[in-house]
Amino acid sequence: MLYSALCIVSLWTCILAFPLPPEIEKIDYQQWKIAEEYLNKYYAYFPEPYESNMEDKIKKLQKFFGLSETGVLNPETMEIIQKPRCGVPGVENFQLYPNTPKWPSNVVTYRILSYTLDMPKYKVDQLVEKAFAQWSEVSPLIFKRVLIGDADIMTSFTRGAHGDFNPFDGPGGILAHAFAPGIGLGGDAHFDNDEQWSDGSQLGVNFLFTATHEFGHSLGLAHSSDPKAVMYPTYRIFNSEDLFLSDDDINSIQTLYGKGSS
Ligand code: SRS
Ligand code: CA
Ligand code: ZN
Ligand code: ZN
Repeated sequence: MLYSALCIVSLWTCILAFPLPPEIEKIDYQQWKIAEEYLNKYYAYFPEPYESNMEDKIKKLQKFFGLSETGVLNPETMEIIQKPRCGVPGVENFQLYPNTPKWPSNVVTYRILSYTLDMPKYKVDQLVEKAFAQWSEVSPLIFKRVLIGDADIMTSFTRGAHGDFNPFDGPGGILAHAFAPGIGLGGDAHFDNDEQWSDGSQLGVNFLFTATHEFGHSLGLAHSSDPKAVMYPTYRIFNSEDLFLSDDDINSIQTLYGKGSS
């Protein structure tokens, strides 16, 4: 009895001595779980050194959205996690990777290694070409398709673990990923074949939008905090006819490669 009383007293002393920051007290357990899932999944493919704890991931998210880097899940941070903010017009929202990797030549080659059963092959070929055209129209880049051998950007549909330590997660969640310019896997774009892919004429994940986003990564663009940007980190449903790069996307590719002639 005396022992239990002593335990309660010492526990109470600890709580009084180390109170939780007020902002943390306001975040309930359910919100914490939402944030944890968001940060673990959403930030898993940031091509920067692996962060093992939540605090670092929260700081990274706060830096990305221009908040003070407290590492604490405060209401401002929860607001971003639960409802992304609008981009600020006239302010650069895009990010480039550390060391700004880019292709040394304006002629970049690509090869389509495998396909999905969700669309005819010719449709995938057309949409890949169209996705590259988004970037070439606003930059000096020229994309050349090769049918054999190595290419700068090797494109494939694959599922689950596929040999690059970034296994896909089944339907939903991560739709695709791509590596920044470099040798080996550098530039390669992988699309999760557990998704239902669509050319926009039926239900499913819009391949043109996703490919344009992934090729942005393949060219050296990281994520933008402007929700209108193709390089915003989450997929949005849109009409294929309406796909166009935002000013922020155009600024980002031109920062890296220049304006081009057209
Ligand atoms: S990447 N190239 N930046 C991948 C990016 C992507 O797949 N983002 C996820 C996404 O938007 N998924 C849509 C379906 C799940 C929706 C539920 C909430 N949620 C490419 C894309 C911008 C074209 C991010 C994401 C959103 C997510 C997730 C990830 C739930 C895991 C779990 C690496
Ligand atoms: Ca998936
Ligand atoms: Zn992969
Ligand atoms: Zn992305």
